[in-house]
Amino acid sequence: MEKKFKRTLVTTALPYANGPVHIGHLAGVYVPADIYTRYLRLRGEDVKMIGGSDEHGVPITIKAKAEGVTPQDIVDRYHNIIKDSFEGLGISFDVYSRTTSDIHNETASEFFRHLYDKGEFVEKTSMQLYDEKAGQFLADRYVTGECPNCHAQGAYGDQCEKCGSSLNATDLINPKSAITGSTPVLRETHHWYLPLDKWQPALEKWILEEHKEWRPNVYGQCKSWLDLGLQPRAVSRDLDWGVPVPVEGADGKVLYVWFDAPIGYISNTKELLPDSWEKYWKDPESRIIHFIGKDNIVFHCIVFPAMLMAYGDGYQLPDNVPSNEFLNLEGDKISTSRNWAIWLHEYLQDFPGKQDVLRYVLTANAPETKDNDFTWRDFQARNNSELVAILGNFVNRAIVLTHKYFGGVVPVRGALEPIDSETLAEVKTIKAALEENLDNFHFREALKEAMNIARLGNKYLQETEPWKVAKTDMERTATILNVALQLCGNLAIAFEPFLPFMSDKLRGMLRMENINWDMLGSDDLIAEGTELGKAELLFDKIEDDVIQGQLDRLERIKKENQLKNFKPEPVAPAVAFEDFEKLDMRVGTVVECSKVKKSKKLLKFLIDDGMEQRTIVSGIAQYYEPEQLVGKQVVFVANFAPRVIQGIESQGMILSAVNADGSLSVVTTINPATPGGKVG
Ligand code: B3M
Ligand code: ZN
Repeated sequence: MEKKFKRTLVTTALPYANGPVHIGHLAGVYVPADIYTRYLRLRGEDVKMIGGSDEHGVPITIKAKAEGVTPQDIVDRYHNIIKDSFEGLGISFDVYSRTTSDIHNETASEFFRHLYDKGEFVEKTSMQLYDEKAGQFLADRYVTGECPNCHAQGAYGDQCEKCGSSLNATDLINPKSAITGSTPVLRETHHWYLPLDKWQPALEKWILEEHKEWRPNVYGQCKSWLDLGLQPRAVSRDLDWGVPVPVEGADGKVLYVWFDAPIGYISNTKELLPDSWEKYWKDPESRIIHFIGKDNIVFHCIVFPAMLMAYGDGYQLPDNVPSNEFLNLEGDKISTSRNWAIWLHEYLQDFPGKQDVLRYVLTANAPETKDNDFTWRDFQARNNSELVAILGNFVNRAIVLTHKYFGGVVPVRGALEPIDSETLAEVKTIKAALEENLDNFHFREALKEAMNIARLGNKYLQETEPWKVAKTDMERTATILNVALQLCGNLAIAFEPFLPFMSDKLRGMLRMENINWDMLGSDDLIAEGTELGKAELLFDKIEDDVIQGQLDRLERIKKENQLKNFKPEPVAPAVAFEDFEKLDMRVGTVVECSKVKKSKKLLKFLIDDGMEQRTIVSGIAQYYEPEQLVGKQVVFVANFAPRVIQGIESQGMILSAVNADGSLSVVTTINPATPGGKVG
């Protein structure tokens, strides 16, 4: 990387403290940011990684209301869960703070006041949505409705998650209050607006001309915003949770959460570096990189930069805003409210010591250019056939063989044969590719390159076969294992940004005290005569039952959600009793029941209907074992014309109820009924 900058500030989107973090957050923001930061640290660069919980805004107050606790209770609970789980995964923040801190309150307040004093705001009275039942104005996530752009239902008052467009609550079609469900009325209120239109030319020049290198998704979203023409945006809200608007006569008004949250990056830097924070923000030789998810692009590329330009005083704009697309889970959108997620704190409990497996899978499958899917089967396959079979296997063989033939002491390297020098030279080529990818935020590709060193190692051992050579030539065996151990040393460096726990463990075995990026590519990392630690497995196999347990959990959640969201179909139009009477429904007793061959769905019944016995075929095989049904009473329609189903003549239809998840429950009687009796 050509060194243009003296220092780097890596910021990570501040997660709302209204729930724990999940794999979507990790894949989108924290894992890539951590890889990048660790990489720069290894290069010896001056880099700081900043994070914190976003503790203001409607997501917090909605959650508090739903639980009947205070917003402070909510943020205290989740801030701690989030902070601890990040630490557990090895996300190496230099500071992880929160926006309810004093320093943030002061910083955000001062920021607003400064813009206010400079006359950067427009104060406007306007009509806003108001929930008369709740006695409160509705903005942001307090109101949902149809998106005016893509017409998706359930768009929020500040943003449509479907098309990503940023909205004003009053733009929504058919708005409904998220508090009471009622239709809001319009009521007058006044707010402060940041005239984004004023900054349009400067933003156009900065983004469209000077940052063509940004990821296409980021550049494209900015461009379509700018093409639409920027509008003034309200930066205050009528709420009682947030940073109070620091001007006279603003009782009951707080800063809009998207005004205060990005200032959190500044407050957190201040908290970390009370005396030197300014150089990270204001020195043109510093650069700021915002890692975010795609739903945050406009706030980081348009709104916050406009705030910084309005503030002046030397604030730099971000140099890049690597933003990822979304990660889905087993084919479905991840959702906090539907509990459709893998929560980090639960993963850490369920998979102790397997932090790197998650880091690996989320990077290998990172939604860098398009939405991607996390599946437990893929997780298992990547662990078993990549981490265990390629990386772990190579390292294990090199170290175990060194113990076997040389008592664990790094053997002397003799003259190199072409295969040795070619293999060692290949690491240098991989290093260049790794750097190229890391410098450009292509973490998936970078990970593949790191893995190529392990593939190279396996190929090397496969071709040199030290276990065979050892029978005749110990000197050559020594050279081969020495080379293999140098590859292991290189793996410990190349993987440090991605899999820091593995790297640590490997360095322990190899007795590598200090590492840095410049050492990568060296063929002299592990000195001859070094006594290695004992060989420990870096990864172990994940068995089917563990994966099945996770899949079962998701299946349960899916069922719960179906039940929660079940809305019975509307009742059909009224019919006359005579019409009902046309259907002859009877009770019968199941005499025999068996599966229909070659069909997953069908059961064949023999029913005692009080007259003779009749055969009925019914599509309920997924829900019952045939034996369960023998002797039970069922209700059936007796006067349908017979139908041949799979070669069997079915003489009627057994009644079942349709459940929320689409499954069927057979209708039966409570006390014994007489077979053949009419139902009516
Ligand atoms: N809390 C939104 C989110 O979690 C928001 C990010 C703030 S970054 C300054 O999507
Ligand atoms: Zn939309």
